[in-house]
Amino acid sequence: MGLKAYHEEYNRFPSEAISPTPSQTRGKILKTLHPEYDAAGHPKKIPEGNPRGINFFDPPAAKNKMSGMYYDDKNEPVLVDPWGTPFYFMASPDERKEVPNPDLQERPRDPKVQTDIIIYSAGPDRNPDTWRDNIASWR
Ligand SMILES: [Ca+2]
Repeated sequence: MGLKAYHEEYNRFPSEAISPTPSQTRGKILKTLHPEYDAAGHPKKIPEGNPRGINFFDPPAAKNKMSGMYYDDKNEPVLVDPWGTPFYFMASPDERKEVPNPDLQERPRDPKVQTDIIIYSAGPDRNPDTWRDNIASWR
């Protein structure tokens, strides 16, 4: 979703990604990574966390509010999985490249995921806490 490209450009992750708990792919983070452009190709508004106004990813448009990005009733962008639920993501807060493992069943064994960024889907049951059907970037 453009977080690695963002890191390459700014040498850090957006503040929304640095959180002790997973964040959802909606609202400000999407505006930061994917600014809206006017017809002339200029950003309509320079995002606070993206002062160069770079477009870091082009999400597919959602169909029936599934598998892509759409704007909700409050005109906030939402990026959803094939079952219509926003993805969850979390970035490493420092150079150690480890992220707290959100999988409660795995946590006693592997409390940390050794990577710089994780993203996961709640799966067909749309519940992020049930891991048997969740789809995780790190395995
Ligand atoms: Ca689930």
